[in-house]
Amino acid sequence: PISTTFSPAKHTKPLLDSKQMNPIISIIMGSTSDLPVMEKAALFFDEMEIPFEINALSAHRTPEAVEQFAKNARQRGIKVIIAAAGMAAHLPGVIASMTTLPVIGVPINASLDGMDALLAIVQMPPGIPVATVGINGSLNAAILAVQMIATGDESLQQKLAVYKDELKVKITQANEELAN
Ligand code: RP5
Repeated sequence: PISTTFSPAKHTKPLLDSKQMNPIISIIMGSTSDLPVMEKAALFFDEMEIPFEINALSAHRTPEAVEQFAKNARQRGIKVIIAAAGMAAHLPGVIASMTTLPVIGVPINASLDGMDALLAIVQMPPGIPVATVGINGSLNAAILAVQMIATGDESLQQKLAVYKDELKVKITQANEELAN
């Protein structure tokens, strides 16, 4: 059973003991102050009924815990990691350096309009890629993570197709309203 109904209040401290949910996607944030942005990703996983976990770990403040997380994620059943950080945003790259799981990086606007985090996350040296989305782009990170998982899951692929159809309908309806 999937028991990931997301409640921000429940998720303000590290939850690395959430193994009973069998999460397949892990959201890691540099700080709980990133949660207002990352909530959108969590809510999308709820909508798609994907078991996930969300934790705060910092490349600078808790480096040992980041190493432990990155080295164990695959054997815990995680398929994709979403790592979000602001300022000198080393977290996604550091995690990517210690796992063969795909890592999606979300630059958080915590200073300099998020440009510092964007450049820190996207400019990885050859060999250690981080799939970087836009500044505060947590929803796109979540959609991309689900698309990765859906490559081997036909029913999930169908759910994504419905979601994308709904986006199309929204634009079509908006156009019709403008024309009337
Ligand atoms: C980064 O520093 C975090 O990801 C956050 O975006 C930023 C500020 O963190 P706090 O000082 O609010 O904990 O590491």
